[in-house]
Amino acid sequence: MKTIYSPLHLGHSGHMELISGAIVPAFEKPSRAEIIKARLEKQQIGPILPPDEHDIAAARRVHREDYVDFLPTVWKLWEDSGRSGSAIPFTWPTRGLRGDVRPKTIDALLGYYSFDGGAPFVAGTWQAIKSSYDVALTAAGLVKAGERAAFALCRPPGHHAGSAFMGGYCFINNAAVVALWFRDQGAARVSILDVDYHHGNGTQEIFYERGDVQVLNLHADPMVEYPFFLGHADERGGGEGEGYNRNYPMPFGTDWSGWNSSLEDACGHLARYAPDVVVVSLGVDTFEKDPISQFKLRSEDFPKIGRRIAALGLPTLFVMEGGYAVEEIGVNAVGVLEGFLGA
Ligand code: 6XA
Ligand code: ZN
Repeated sequence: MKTIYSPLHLGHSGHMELISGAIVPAFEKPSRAEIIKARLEKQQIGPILPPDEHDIAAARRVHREDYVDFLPTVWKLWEDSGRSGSAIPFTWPTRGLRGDVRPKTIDALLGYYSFDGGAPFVAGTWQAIKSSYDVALTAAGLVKAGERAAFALCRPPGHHAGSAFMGGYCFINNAAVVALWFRDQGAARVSILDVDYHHGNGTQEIFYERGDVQVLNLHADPMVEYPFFLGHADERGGGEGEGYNRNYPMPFGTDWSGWNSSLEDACGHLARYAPDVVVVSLGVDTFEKDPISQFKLRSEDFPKIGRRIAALGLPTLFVMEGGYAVEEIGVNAVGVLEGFLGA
């Protein structure tokens, strides 16, 4: 299996994040992708290739025009306002405030275009976002050209980014971009299978009213886990999308047997939908030792995920999302690919 990877992700390194009432070093850090890359090399999964540069047009199919235009300007606006460090929002237009008026200063714009303070900008962030987007589209091109599967080693990740908001380490929704790109290339239906520990709220929001992209989300119960405000089982899609969004919220402590039941059910819905291509939002923060998560999957479980996805018998694009147990992130992410290939 070919991997697409860009070193430009290294320029995106948030200085810190706020979690559990403390400011701590950012969990979403450059070593994550480097460790996965080293593991791909060690296990000889296949060639690791650089991305081609893509026009930003495919992002505009998913995200609102003004949001796409805003992202490349953030760092300059931040610097021009006399600040350094990380550009992070701290005020949001929640209930009782006006979310329909686009404000003027960078601090206000960051709040306007986000749902939390978890997507920091530094000097290299836009280049990294663009490279992650290029990685996803280049890997999608391989699958379109006939490869059975490909791995987009995206960083930053994407599944929390919605049509006009960033958050949760995510800026452009890479999985959503490639799903619509496959549609534009002639795929009749696309399925997104999100196996990250966290609900992919951005992906759900983007496709909620569409019947041409099925979204299946396995994650920790949003009643008790981030992103908290979306991802319940009764969110089934609206309008033309009715029935094409499925959520599998699971309790803290879920291990392979519980998680696998959800995967089986999701795979059943996926197979009946009969998409032309599957996009896997591949997070490995379901791992028992993940520092910010509460599921109990073990390293030996990740190849089983890959095997089950392979059994669908469909062209498959793996898009990297979360996973923060940095030592094991390589073993676990590559384990999914090995399971897929060994099946
Ligand atoms: C709260 C935790 C963000 C989790 C991001 C993630 N700051 N999403 O892994 O999949
Ligand atoms: Zn996650």
